[in-house]
Amino acid sequence: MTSTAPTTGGRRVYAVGDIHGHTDALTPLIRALQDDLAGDPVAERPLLVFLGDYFDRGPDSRGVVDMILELEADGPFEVVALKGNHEDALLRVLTDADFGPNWIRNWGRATLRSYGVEVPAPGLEAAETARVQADLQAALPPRHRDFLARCVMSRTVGDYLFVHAGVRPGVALAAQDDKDLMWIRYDFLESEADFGKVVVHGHTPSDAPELRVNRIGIDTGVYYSGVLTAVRLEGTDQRIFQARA
Ligand SMILES: [Mn+2]
Repeated sequence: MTSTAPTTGGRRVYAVGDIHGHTDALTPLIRALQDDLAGDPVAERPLLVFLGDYFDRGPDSRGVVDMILELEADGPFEVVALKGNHEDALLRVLTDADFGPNWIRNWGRATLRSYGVEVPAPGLEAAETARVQADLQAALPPRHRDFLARCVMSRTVGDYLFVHAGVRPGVALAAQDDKDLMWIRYDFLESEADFGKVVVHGHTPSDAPELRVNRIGIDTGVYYSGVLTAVRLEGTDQRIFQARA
């Protein structure tokens, strides 16, 4: 980071915070971004970065992935989908029986329902983990499995680094651990260090977007607030977009 304002170097980037199964908020937010682009076009195709956590909590994880895949296939944006801790967890659930019961109990019920997988009754999560794994394996469309495998850890544009959760202060960006990029909270959030890039992230909800010198946090907790947030970055300009579920 220099003493001058951070810049994308000219490219326009739209970054979208944690969606958690909320197509009801993602639909109007994407429409707002498309309207913005139509009313204020750019020569180079803008990037649309999804900051991760597409699954769990909200009602329509399956629909969120389908929307991102549609935007990838057809539309005015170059789409980048980052990997969040909920994608990390879902990949583990598919293969690690020890991890299954906690995921089903805490995060996964809505995701199972959205894929038509029967949810175990409370208390039966451990007993039914193998059945849930098999059903979920069978219910996940190949294009969704492929999507999970393709999610990336980070993307850099100019002075900005896009990641799901944050970075470990004091560790060079090139040496960061994937686990920190997907899961870190307070060590990152409370740091006033210069990370080398301005970190654009989701993962830890706040009432309002946080536009700081060293980081931009745009997870506004759509699954309880109803508000989904995006930031538009272009040159040194930073602009917030929000939509309600
Ligand atoms: Mn997260």
